[in-house]
Amino acid sequence: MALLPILEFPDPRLRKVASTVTDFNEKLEVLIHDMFETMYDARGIGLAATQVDVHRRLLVIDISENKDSPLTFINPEFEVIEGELSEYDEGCLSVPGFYETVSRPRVIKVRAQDQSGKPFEMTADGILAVCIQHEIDHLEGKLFVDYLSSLKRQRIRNKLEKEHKKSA
Ligand code: GNR
Ligand code: NI
Repeated sequence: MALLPILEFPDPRLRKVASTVTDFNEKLEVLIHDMFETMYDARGIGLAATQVDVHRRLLVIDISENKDSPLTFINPEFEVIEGELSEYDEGCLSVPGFYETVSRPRVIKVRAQDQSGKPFEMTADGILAVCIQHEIDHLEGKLFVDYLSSLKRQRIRNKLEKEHKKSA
């Protein structure tokens, strides 16, 4: 078991595009376990492998109140079921302290593999749909700040860079 360091914006490693998971082995199980531990410790509802500097298509989510409903998505893909957009105030463990409104498709269908490589699909709406899209963006090197104005994004970048200098 290990807590993994979470990369923070504007770290360029957050911009890498993740590659397909092909080996469903014990090493993958350990990574998934460590990602859940890291996510729960940071009080997040989701975590993409990219955020812990592993550039593989893998993410973990738990949106439950009691933190007892872990979901693992490996090689996830989604399709928009309902084109209507809905707004949500998003935050990100890689952009600590900032929350901004982002619009995304309201209902999606996700196809992925589980820890053993078995394919599954599910339809998601509400916060789960938001979270899955947010995490899949990470695997593409994309962050929620990319949906904001360049002025807002620059302000966030400046503030976080100042924080990083202080703690360096
Ligand atoms: O913990 C998180 N909360 C959150 C809130 C609104 C929309 C998306 C998220 S995901 C975020 C954890 C994270 O950064 N995942 O990549
Ligand atoms: Ni995030």
